[in-house]
Amino acid sequence: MSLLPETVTIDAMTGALSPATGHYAKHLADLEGLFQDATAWANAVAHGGNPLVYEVIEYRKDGSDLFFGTTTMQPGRVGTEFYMTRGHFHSNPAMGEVYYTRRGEGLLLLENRGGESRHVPMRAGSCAFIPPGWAHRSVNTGDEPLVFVWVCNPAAGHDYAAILDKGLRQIAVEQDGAVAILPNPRFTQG
Ligand code: PAN
Ligand code: ZN
Repeated sequence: MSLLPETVTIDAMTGALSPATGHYAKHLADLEGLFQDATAWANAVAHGGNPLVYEVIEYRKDGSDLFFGTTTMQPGRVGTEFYMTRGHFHSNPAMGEVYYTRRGEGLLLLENRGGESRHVPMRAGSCAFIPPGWAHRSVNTGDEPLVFVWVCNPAAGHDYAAILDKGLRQIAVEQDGAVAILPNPRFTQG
């Protein structure tokens, strides 16, 4: 099969991408167990309207070694913890990714299989290099949508299971009006 070049239009303000080949949305109810404060999470789901947390729109062509898309994250918190994505390792440990932020303020939390942690800022114009073998989770720490474009190999695959249980070793919270990155109590409490 031969593929032909094509222009894809991306709106940096909204993350809208056209033409798109796929789309999904995650509301708070879809993110059970992600946040430290389970009571605040349950209240926001039951009584807070189960808000939208993030949307992903993708452009994927069978037979290509690249695919890309946008993630648009709403601002918000569960308790003191900022809205975040599920986070994952790539199933293929040889495949990394690029996250190019177009709007907003956030953090990209990273962790390798050895438990080593890193974080890099996400802000309009910053392009994060995610090396192969590093789990990645994005966090919206601002008060407007966080919009980024991601590019990777469609064979990278997503391994969510590895961090579903306890999360990553770092969490991003609001503390005294500032953004703080703290050790995840689920790890320190054993
Ligand atoms: C991104 C992420 C997207 C949503 O496309 O899949 O931001 O995050 P979660 O998949 O962790 O919910 C990516 O990293 N793809 O590989
Ligand atoms: Zn990824």
